[in-house]
Amino acid sequence: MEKPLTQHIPASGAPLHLKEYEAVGGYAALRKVLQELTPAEVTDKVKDANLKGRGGAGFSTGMKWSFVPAEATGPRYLICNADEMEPGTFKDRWLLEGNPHQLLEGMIIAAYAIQATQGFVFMRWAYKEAAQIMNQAIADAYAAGYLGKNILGKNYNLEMQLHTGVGRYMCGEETALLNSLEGKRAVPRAKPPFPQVSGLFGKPTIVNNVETLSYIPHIISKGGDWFKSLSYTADGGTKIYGVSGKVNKPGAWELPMGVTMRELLEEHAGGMKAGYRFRGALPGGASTDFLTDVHLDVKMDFAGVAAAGSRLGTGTMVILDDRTCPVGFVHNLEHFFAQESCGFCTPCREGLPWTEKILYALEQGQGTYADLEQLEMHTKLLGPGNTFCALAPGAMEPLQSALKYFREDFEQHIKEKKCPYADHTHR
Ligand code: L3W
Repeated sequence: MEKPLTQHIPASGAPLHLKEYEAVGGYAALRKVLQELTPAEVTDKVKDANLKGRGGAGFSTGMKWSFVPAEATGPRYLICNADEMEPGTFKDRWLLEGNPHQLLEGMIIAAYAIQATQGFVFMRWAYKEAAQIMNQAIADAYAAGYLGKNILGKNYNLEMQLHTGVGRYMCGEETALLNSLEGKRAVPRAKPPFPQVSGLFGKPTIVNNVETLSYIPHIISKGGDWFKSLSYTADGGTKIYGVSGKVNKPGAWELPMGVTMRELLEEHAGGMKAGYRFRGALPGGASTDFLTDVHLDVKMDFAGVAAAGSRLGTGTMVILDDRTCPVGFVHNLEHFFAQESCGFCTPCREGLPWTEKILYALEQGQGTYADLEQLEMHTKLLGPGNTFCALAPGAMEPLQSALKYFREDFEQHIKEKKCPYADHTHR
């Protein structure tokens, strides 16, 4: 099958500059939108494409845009969530560094659809190179008349600004991001009201992920049916998948939505490195449940991964091999989540460091069977419905599934009073 690529990323990895982007059809979709389509027609096209948010949650993008109240007065905002901090996830960085204008074009179209007059790219602090590339792209887009007053001679104005956060995972959650952008502490807000109604400075705001917005110009140019046809399954389009761990070719690739875990691992990531066996994978970053070798034929779309007991999340698999201690692996993740808790709600603030401490003791061979019961209890107390946002429930996903699939490893640490793996230090 011919590769159904939508994303224009130079093989060199060097950013596609404005002239190069225009040469492959860049900004033609924006021209079409401003000349031919009303804001509502743009939203309808995105709805027709069945584009689901690629930040991890999979919410319908067109539907999200349609929630902005038509009668709202005053400013509206469009924000690109480029705060990519999900462990094992590097797909947005690839897009930011490879094709900043594709993202900007998607943002300008999205902003037009909701009639926003100000856009922000909220970027992870550590993405220094991406920030430099994006600032240059914004300046070039202003100079070419794609941003600013009367864009392409039409009666539409949009200002655009890059904002770099201070490097907190919490800012990936859209309402914590909004607080941060307002100069407040990055804690989540209660939802509802959703940002579409009351977001930045209390005004209607759409927050979309980098990958989500990067599809928009292609959907406008070629249509929703074309986008849907690229997929192997009912979830439309393509997806940027990634694989990391002890594989021959870790990386990120744009592929039809619904490729199997096996195809990703064996064909694209080149299989496991010599001397390592596949034991399991987190399908979409650290805040997803482990799947194991019985799941290798699972189709990697939102429904397929959910049916197998996990979540597609960011679609970037983190592989667990047979020479790495699963207890140490999970301890490392819980160390990250405990560090990144914003501290706003008690179960998350207190429960995550406690979870980390128990896992550390277990990994050191100082754990007991009562600790396993305690961990099981934590997976429920920190689970959905008991915390203010999705951070702690997400953190419980790798733990609960590790206790299910790798329980004998936990018990072996208790029985032998030591870690049975040579490679057991993960911090
Ligand atoms: C209107 C409703 N809008 C939902 C909108 C909402 C948001 C989007 C998703 O977390 C997940 C999390 C991480 N009326 C609505 C509605 N919306 N219901 O839809 O909302 P939600 O609440 O399902 O998810 P979330 O809290 O935004 C996102 C997971 O993604 N994740 C994390 C990825 C991290 C990054 C990163 O590094 N930046 O991407 C990975 O799996 O665990 O479950 O816009 O407004 N009734």
